[in-house]
Amino acid sequence: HTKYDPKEIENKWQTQWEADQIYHASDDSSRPNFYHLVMFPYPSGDLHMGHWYNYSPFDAYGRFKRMQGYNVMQPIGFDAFGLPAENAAIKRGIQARTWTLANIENMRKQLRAMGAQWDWQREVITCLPDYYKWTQWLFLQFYKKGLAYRTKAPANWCPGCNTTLANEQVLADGTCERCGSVVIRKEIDQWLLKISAYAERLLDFSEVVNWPEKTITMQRNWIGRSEGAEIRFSAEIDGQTEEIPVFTTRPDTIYGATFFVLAPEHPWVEKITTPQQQAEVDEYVTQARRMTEIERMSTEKEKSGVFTGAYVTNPVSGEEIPVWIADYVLMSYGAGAIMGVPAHDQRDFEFARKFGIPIREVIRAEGEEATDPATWTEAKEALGVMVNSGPFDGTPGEEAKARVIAYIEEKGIGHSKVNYRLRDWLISRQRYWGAPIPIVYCPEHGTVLVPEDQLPVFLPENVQFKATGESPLRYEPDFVNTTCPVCGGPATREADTMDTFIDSSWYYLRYADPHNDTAAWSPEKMHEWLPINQYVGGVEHAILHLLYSRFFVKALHDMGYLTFDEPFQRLFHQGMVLGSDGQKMSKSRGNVEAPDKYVSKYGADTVRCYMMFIGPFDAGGSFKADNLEGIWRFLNRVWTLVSDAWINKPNTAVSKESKAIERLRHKTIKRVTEDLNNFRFNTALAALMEFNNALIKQQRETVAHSAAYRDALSSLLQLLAPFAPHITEELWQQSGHTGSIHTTEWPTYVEELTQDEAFTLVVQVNGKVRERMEVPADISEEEVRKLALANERVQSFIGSSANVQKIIYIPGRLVNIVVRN
Ligand code: ANZ
Repeated sequence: HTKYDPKEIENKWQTQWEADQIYHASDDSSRPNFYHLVMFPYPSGDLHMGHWYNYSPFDAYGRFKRMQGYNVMQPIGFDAFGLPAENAAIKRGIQARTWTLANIENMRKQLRAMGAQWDWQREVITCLPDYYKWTQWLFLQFYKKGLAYRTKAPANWCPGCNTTLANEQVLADGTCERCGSVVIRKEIDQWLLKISAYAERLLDFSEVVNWPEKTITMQRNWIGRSEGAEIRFSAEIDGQTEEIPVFTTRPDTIYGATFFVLAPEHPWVEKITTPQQQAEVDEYVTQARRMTEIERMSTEKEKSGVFTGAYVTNPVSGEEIPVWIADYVLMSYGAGAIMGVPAHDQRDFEFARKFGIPIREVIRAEGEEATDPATWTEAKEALGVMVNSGPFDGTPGEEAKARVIAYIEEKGIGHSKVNYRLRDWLISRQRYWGAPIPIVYCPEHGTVLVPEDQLPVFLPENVQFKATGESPLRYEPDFVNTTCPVCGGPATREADTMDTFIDSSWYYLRYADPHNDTAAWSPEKMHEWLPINQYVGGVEHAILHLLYSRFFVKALHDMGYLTFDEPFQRLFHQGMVLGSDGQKMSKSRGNVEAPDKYVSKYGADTVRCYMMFIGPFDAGGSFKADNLEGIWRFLNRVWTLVSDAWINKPNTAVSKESKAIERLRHKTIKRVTEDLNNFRFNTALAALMEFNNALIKQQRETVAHSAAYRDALSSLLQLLAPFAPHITEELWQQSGHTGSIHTTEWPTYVEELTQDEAFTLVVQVNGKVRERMEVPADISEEEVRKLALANERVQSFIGSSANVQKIIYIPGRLVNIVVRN
């Protein structure tokens, strides 16, 4: 036989598959469609170990589905807008577009070398006008529905990058995730999408088929639904009584409110601060603005605040309480103001302790004695019975909340309220390399939408970058200066571009209709392919990307552009591939491995299989280069076995080995099928290795092969095909099959044949056949005796067990029980 030479055969088959377009999913196949999606890569220039770890099992699953009879669509594309291209442009003076497209070209080659069944005809590149034209169109639709708006809002501002940052781009220590500068807050005009309008809908996961419970919980926490009440306190301002609301989850504690806090940015701060307190308040406000929300919310941070000199009235107890400002109260949550209940809220407790504000117990555990709050070391946050609460005394737990809410509603001083932590989605980026927001500002007509027939608003390719990284778009006269679509007069373009999370919120829709130049997609193609049957991607996207995509689909559903409500039916998060030291691969640790080197040494099939063999797909594991050898030897043994068996040995109709081989074949098909169904690629491969070893053993012991043996070899190749697509294709052809192995039907098994071999045991009593039973082939004599004696029919012939004199067993055939008459 010839030597296994992956270099030669892999290239050969990749070229052949591409020429035959066998991985293109047709829109009108008679087979059921299966949309199999993996998160698309950012075109950084190189396909790294993580991509291989992610895509190898993903592809194996897609191939398995295809062999099971599905019309599998497995597209790939590039999430091609974003900062790195722009930074490359600034640093190296190369155009962002040139840099990006060159990287894509290289990554395409690497993706091809993997031998995955990518449907290249559906490739989507988000930075090209035929894609971002529709990103802009989508923005217009959101705007028309009131779901996109512009407002002056405090933003995280990185002075280093000269751009706004989303909360998630700010690290826990308040620095920019990219450049490490301390992030400040700044008020600027921003575009936002109103995802908050979908908070309640996004909490509903009833339409997904199978998502990790953990991811659902993370999204729920991010949305952060709180049930409580809005209660209006009142204050005298310029002789007028005005009302100011707070949001509380604990209306039952209202009698314990001993102070009131406004967020430093609250518009009332100006209105109520007394002249004596003005200077101190101003200074505190300035200081608070410098901090990020994350810093302000930190529980470690010592509480700070300033008295405004003013008082408000508690509408339930009638008590007057002092108004403070403090940075632990955020303007962007609830009402931007709180009632301070130090006895039952830890933050308020710390604040009151620091500033000598009274602490009054108003909730007590059932049956507990009164204690002096001055002796407490922390707030008592648990629900309990209302005390020191006038007419409400004695009301317990949830009932207490409900009673206070009923009371304030009746008096018209508040109402029950649900609050969400989820904020609107800030999509403005003061950056160049993104989709321009299709808006024009006219001195006459204000904010005007770019008409749909004038899309796309082209992103200029030749721009002058500032060293600071500030967006060059606003200094590009040809871009900025335009005419008003309404009056034709001079107008300016919006220079902000869109957050790249927008691009990735709909790319999976475009894959279904990638070349449509009259619409973002057609309803027919959506009907054909969506929602996605299986989505695979990193857990780092558990919140934002997945939440934004769900929001897009729900909003587009409501606009009538989609008929489904959830994009991803099943979701799977792969684990992380680590360095050989068990640590995350990183340049600083020096444990980064580049896959290309191993692909050229062993071939893609070995690297793919190794990736799947590292461990359970969702657990991740360490990449140990030495262990590639084991897989390499396995594939070589498959190679030798199949080529030897087919070429060198004659064929006989039947042989003794047939039955055992047939059973092992069915058993293996069952194991591999079940493992693949459950994303257990490592154990599926282990089953194939065992199968291969058993066939090699047979091969050595026999001179001629039965049809069963040949079937076993065929099944081995077919079962291995999703893992190692090239070697199996080559051996398939060499052994005389026609057509690609990847278009064959997945082998099926007969349940009965997966059971261990059995024989019919004849049971005699005094030499007369009384019963027959199916027993495992390897049953022991002791088990045979037990089984025979326990059988009811047999017992009826024996009478009492005391009658048994002797038991004679002829292995594999019969047992004779001799009884006294
Ligand atoms: C009085 C009170 C008494 C509270 C008590 C809690 C315990 P979640 O669950 O996160 O929704 N709060 C309201 N708005 C705030 C803001 N803008 N900044 C900071 N804190 C704010 O928390 C709601 C609780 O957080 C509210 O209920 C309020 O404090 C505080 F024994 O009101 B509570």
